[in-house]
Amino acid sequence: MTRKASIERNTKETQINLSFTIDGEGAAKLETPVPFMTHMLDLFTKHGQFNLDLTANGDVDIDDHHTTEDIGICLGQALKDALGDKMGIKRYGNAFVPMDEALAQVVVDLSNRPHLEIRAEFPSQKVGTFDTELVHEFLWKLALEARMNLHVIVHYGSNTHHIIEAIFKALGRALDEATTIDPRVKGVPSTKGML
Ligand SMILES: [Mn+2]
Repeated sequence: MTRKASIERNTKETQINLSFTIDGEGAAKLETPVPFMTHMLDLFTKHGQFNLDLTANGDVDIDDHHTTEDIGICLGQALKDALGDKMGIKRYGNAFVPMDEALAQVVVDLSNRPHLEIRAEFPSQKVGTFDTELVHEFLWKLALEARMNLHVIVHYGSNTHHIIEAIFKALGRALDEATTIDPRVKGVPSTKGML
């Protein structure tokens, strides 16, 4: 069984069509008007061994905020839908990823309890034309809609592009681990009997 889900979301601000496969090959087909996010989602997909098909349009004449935020919403919803009843998953994932001088750690719990903790400083407010504060916006909406507990820690780093890239790679790897089916897990991995 391949775990996947599709989301279509149309508002006056953005139009998003997204298909996400947990059990993928790292293949991304991305069309977005936010090149830096395209780059980040490409490596998230690659390092998570997911597949991601995404077509996004949005009011980037204002700024990248709505489009980045709404991609996070749709990806979170697709992740939640694709996980289904969460039978047999590992549930937790932890990944450290270095990118040259930067080291990021991402820890996730697919707990059905949305939470974001982020310990990261971005030395630059912009990477290219992208506002780096939108990383927080994206991660929070992703965590909220996927109903996961997401902790992002940047241990150190000086280049903002490297720092954010390390975060997205670690996010992919942590989610890959958390979504993996462990044959030893019977039912859902919770003493409550549900997630
Ligand atoms: Mn890069």
